[in-house]
Amino acid sequence: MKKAKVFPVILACILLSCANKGVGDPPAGTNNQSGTAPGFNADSAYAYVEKQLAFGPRVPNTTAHQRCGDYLIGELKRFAAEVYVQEVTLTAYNGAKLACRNIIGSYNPDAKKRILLFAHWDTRPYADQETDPAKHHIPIDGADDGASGVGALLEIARQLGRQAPAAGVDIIFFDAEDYGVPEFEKATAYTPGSWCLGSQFWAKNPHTPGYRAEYGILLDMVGARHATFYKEQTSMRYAPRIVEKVWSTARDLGYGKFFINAGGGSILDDHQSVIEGRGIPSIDIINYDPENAHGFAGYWHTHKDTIDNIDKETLKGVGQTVLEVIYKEQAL
Ligand code: AHN
Ligand code: ZN
Repeated sequence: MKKAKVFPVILACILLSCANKGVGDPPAGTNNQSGTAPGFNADSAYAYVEKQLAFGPRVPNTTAHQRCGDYLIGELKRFAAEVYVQEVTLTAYNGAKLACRNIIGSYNPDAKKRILLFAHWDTRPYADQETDPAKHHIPIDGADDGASGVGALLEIARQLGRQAPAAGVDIIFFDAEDYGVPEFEKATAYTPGSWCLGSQFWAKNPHTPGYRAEYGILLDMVGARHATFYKEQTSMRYAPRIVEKVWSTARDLGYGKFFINAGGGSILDDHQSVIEGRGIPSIDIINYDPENAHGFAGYWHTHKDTIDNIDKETLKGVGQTVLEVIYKEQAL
């Protein structure tokens, strides 16, 4: 009699402890769901970063750039997006003619309410933040600066293709963001317009006539270990409610250690083209380091911007937050 009473109690304890541990949950950093959106798979996003790096630095006018662009187009098609490719020759600060492509994937193209997500896919041809001048002309891997934002957006595209949200979503991979005047030529050639060439072109020549979205979110350097995303000033000036929406969603999902509740610097980036050129309120999620004079982390525009610096936990924090923001939106 004694044994028969004790056994169910023990069994119940075992079952309860299993339930608390979440047996059957996917491993941390992969597919766990806590909000309304599908799970963002950080292993998948990481693999998309690795894949881009395998082409080599994606510097315009190189084979690596050409091949990676083809790959991105193929992936967006595979994830059921309607794909537009803008081919254009853009002129760099030094007069170089760059064969560029802005690559656009649309989901639910007829939906009136649209959200625009974007990242740059090109790699900087210089490592001008290196102290050794001999390294300045060797292009960087751009694991974080470029590949991370695209990797996160490819995983978001994969999820959008599996389960459609109520709002329409457009994903743009902008080219030639990172061809800005290098530090070693700044004295002679500095011009802010040398950055963000692809987005400047798109802003004047959108992929559909009169293109409009309710708001835009730029993912730039979103994969580094211990990244910190401060509320960037241009974002706060033109899209304060979007900043609040994204930062509060991140906090609610438990990613407050990445999304810092404090203001950061003012950063010239692709969101500025989208704001100024198309009047779409947009924000920049960008790894910012207030301790550094240039505002970015120590690996920025150096040969330390490699895959070793990429952390799935950071990709997950950003990717899951953005997915949650998208799936919470109601249709118009
Ligand atoms: C400038 O350095 C002017 N803007 C930073 C934008 C950037 C470069 N993002 C990645 N690389
Ligand atoms: Zn850069």
